[in-house]
Amino acid sequence: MNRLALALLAAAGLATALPAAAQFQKPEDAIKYRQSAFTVMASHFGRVAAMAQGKVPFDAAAAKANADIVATMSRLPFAAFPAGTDSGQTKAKAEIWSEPDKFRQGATTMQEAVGRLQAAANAGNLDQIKAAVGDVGKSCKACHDSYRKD
Ligand code: ASC
Repeated sequence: MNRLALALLAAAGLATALPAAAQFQKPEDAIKYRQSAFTVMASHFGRVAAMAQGKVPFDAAAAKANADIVATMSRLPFAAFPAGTDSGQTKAKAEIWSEPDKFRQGATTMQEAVGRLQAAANAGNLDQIKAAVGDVGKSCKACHDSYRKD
């Protein structure tokens, strides 16, 4: 490997190792980013949930496409809670920063439930989708109750 390639690799490694906060220039950028990710996630979760609840006909391909988006989005918001983003246009409660391990655990619980939803949607199994939608919904609510101002 030549020296330029090594330098590029080193730079790429450094960039991915930088703290998440460094990726937002201003606190409001992080707030907007995490709200946007949650908004897109909720929209696509709602489309699968509507099928699980029988409000719209089950469409396996649509369920899979929506669950895939939910899974992708579910990984994004949590790098956007750097210190100093607890005020301004946000409903985030101070407990996010005073009990980070519990907050992180809530995020993990949600991501695991979303993983089950994605697997169920990939399998085209409506019963499993219904169960996973219930778990995802509970995991959303648990964090909202603890960490979101009304
Ligand atoms: C949704 C959505 C949420 C959760 C929550 C579950 O569809 O947008 O925030 O489910 O309402 O209680």
